[in-house]
Amino acid sequence: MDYTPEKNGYDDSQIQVLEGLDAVRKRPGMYIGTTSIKGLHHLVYEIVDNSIDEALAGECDCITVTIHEDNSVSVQDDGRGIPSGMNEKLGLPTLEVVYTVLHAGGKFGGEGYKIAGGLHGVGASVVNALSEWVEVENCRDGKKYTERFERGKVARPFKCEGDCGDRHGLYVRFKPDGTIFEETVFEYETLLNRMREQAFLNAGVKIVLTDLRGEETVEEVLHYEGGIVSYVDYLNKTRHVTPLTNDIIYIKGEKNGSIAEVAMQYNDSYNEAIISFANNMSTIEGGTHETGFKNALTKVINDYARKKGILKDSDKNLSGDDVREGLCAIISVKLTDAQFESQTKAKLGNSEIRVLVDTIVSAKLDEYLEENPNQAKVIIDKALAASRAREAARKARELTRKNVLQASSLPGKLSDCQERRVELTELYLVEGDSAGGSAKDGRDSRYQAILPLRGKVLNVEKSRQDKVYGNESLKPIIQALGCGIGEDFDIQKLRYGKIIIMADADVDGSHIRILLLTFFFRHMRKLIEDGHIFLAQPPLYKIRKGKAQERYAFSDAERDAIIEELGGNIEAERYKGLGEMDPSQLWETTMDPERRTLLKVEIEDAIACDQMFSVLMGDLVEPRREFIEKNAKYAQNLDI
Ligand code: 28F
Repeated sequence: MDYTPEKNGYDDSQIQVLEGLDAVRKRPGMYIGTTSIKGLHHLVYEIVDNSIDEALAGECDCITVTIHEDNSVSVQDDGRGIPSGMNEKLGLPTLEVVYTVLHAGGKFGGEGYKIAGGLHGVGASVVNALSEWVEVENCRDGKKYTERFERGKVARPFKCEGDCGDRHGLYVRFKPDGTIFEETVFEYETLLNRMREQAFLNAGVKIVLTDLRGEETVEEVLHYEGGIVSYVDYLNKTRHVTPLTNDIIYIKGEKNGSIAEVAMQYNDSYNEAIISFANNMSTIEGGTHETGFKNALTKVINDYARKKGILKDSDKNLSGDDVREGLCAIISVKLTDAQFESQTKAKLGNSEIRVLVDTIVSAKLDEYLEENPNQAKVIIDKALAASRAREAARKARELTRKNVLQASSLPGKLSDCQERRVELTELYLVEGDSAGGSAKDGRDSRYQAILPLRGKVLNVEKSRQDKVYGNESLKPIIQALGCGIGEDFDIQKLRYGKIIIMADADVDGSHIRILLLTFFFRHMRKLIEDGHIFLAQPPLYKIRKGKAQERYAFSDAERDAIIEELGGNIEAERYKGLGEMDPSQLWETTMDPERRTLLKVEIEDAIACDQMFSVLMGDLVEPRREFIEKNAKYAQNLDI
């Protein structure tokens, strides 16, 4: 029987297939969130999630992800392979159904598959619709079956190629469609971070990531028998913090088919790093699993402190912030009917999960403290110190707030704008006085304000809030913005609609950007969440052809393209820094709303910065140069 609809005429199921994938190609954003580089990477996550599901079913040990020279990606697993029979209802091979019918495959209603991964299991068919081509090789019961698709349509029919010995599992190679994705060059670092995360979240699964595009093949094996316990260990190591307890607490529980896992360890930093997941997807906005964990943690620590007489009856309770200071914790839940809130689907809503996590953490954490009194003492002392420091910060804030927020209302270095309507105004935070001078002269003073930044911004990772208010480099920013920080933060008092960080495109500029974003992330997070924070993108090169033509390039690639376009005898001058641009150049390349390119900072970028920053915090005096260079893309264009 020939499977192509053409031969057998289109029946309603084939028509449904074609319409389904057309819908995906018309509105890809509905299925993968965005067609930016994030959406491109999402295609890989979707396919890998199918292999992970096979691993969760205990049927697959190794997943190989390869980036090929043509920027196609292949994913291979050693699972059971897709059933090789026909799907009765549709009269198509099961493999074809999985790759051409929306929400097909075992994830929806199918037996055996419990967990929808990716963007809630939109599955392989979406990847197929958004790829120029997809090649599938399915080894099942000793036979190898293949099929090829192009933009979702069957290009080479399903076929049995013969024996495949004792090989089993699925191999999928796909080339994302360049007419849909703005960016089709995969980022190794981004895929590496995600594969590492998936290996942590699925203990024992081995993921091999290979990049064939460079001179040398790059390969990493991600394999953690310790699962999220290894994840906590990794985070503490890469954040250069020292653990306070010698073991990582691991808690696991199940109820009605849902699984909850927690791994936690305190360290000597002042920040909390609680990262939560539902069905292997990061829930940046938290949800019921985090709430359950936080409630249980605060209750258990306070009960224990009172039980042991460390907290007297007259003492007030330790706050949630106090008990979480210096805590690194991973919360991972797996459930069949995950409900997500908020349009970004990054917040878990299932209330039964709050109960499950609260119950198991309350029981197991109390047991741990009782059985490990020395570790318990270290943890409680840390929370007590935090509570006292917070009290001191509150007093200091009362004191400094008066003089910071009331007394000298605006900082001397601020060149304010005339406009008062926030939605029209912009504040440029400019690195260095000379660039500040050019920006002040080059700007449109009706709605653009300039605040030159002096020296290095404070390392907020290492100090508590009271120091932030008093800090010479941050105080002017707090005063200029007018909306306070931390508990005092009030978005209604914000004085500018856009806050634009303008720093050089070199390592020091990257450093200033990381420091400022970490400051905003830690103390004025809502500015990022509400989309007020931007990065200015000054040109890297000025390209001149004779006297007549003068062009600007914002990247090496753009420089080469312009040189190509203009032909010979041109000179490309690399800008050392903003300071060497005269006001009109600065205006036309970086400040004129008609011509500039601003980059809006998303919350994930700030988290990446925060994570990267904490690697720096060990030795801020001489920033870890190779680290910044390696992650310069984060620091420069913050494209995660
Ligand atoms: C490279 C990406 O997609 N691996 C997959 C399987 C295994 C089964 C399956 C997949 C069940 C009935 C839909 C096999 N045997 N890697 C992958 N491995 N799909 S996708 O089943 C598909 C569903 O129709 C599988 C028994 N149960 C499930």
